[in-house]
Amino acid sequence: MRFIDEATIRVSAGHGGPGCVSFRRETFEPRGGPDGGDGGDGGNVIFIANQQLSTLQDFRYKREYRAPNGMHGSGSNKAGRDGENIVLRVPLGTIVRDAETKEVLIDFDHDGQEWVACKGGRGGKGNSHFTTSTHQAPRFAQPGEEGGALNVLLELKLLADVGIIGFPNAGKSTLISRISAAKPKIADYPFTTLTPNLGVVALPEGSSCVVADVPGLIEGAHKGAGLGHKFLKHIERTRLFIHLLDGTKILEDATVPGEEKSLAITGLIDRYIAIRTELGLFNEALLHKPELVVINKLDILQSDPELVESVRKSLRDRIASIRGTNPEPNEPLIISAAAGSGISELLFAVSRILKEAKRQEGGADKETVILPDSEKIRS
Ligand SMILES: Nc1nc2c(ncn2[C@@H]2O[C@H](COP(=O)(O)OP(=O)(O)OP(=O)(O)O)[C@@H](O)[C@H]2O)c(=O)[nH]1
Ligand SMILES: [Mg+2]
Repeated sequence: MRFIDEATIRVSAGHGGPGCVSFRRETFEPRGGPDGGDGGDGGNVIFIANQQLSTLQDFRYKREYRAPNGMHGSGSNKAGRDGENIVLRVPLGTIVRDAETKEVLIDFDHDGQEWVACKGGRGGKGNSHFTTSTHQAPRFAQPGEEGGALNVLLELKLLADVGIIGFPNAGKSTLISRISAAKPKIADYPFTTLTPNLGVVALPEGSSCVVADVPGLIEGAHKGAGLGHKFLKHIERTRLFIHLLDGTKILEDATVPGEEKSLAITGLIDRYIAIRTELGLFNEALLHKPELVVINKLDILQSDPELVESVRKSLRDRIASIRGTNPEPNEPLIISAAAGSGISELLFAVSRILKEAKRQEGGADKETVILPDSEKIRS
């Protein structure tokens, strides 16, 4: 079980550009004085904490960050250009350690906090700085200083953005194992999951989020039935619930002799209400959190698309009235966590809802981890 996200990266600042050795050469001034310009400073590597980010995912793809060097100075006292800084955005809560000594270098505890990890080397001075009364034509200039470099270990205690809730056996663990690298135990009996699992999920459009799979809830959980409420605190601070319903219930209900097909959702609705009741008993606020209802195990329903569609329609209306909010587009989504169908549509919906939730929290367009500038500099 991993609750800590980690990445080891190397960051290096740019070297200072060398100063220039040059002399003024003009038509009527054959022995003009020195005019070598200074080299530019190397770019710094700067970390900034960003509340909108929740994982270190991007740092696993790219592990080396190098700020550009300062440019050479040139004649006519022209200074070389400074190397641009590179800015690495890390989630709020990230701890940066020296990768070798493990010493904590910084603990980002407020949004927008900045830290210069490596300072760029200073540009060398051009020869025009070195004239003295006895030495009018210095033929030397300073080289640029080297930029600092560091191997750092980034650590982040993961906080889930999305909680998968539902009855035991709904396929919550199967779903998290499908969309993330988490490898929870999956089995055909209730309460397979005994403690929460967290997984980092790559979303469409390049962002990522943390999803939590918590032990199944059952009616009476608030009185200690099943695993009780013990784990709900892990998902109290999430931005979205995926409320997973076991689609096999539909078939069970649809095949009860004498039952109308329209009654096939009774079992699902009962369970949906039971879970929401437990959530509300734990903390009323959880009932007002954004929620996406998802029916799992589509594969076993595939033979009857008509039934699936009628279930979707009638469930859509019931969800809206029970929850008291408009359903999301296409809600309830219908997926097969085991076969992988409907997953990309689900991730699109998750991405959209999270984006909206973050927009409401403020600072919506701080999505990327690395500023475009740094990409530009790298190439
Ligand atoms: N046919 C089918 N079976 C599935 C699907 N998803 C999960 N299952 C099966 O359903 C059973 C329960 O899956 P889990 O992922 O362990 O369910 P869970 O919700 O995590 O269960 P608990 O941890 O006990 O709360 C397993 O036998 C899975 O193989 C699916 O899309 N289709
Ligand atoms: Mg499970």
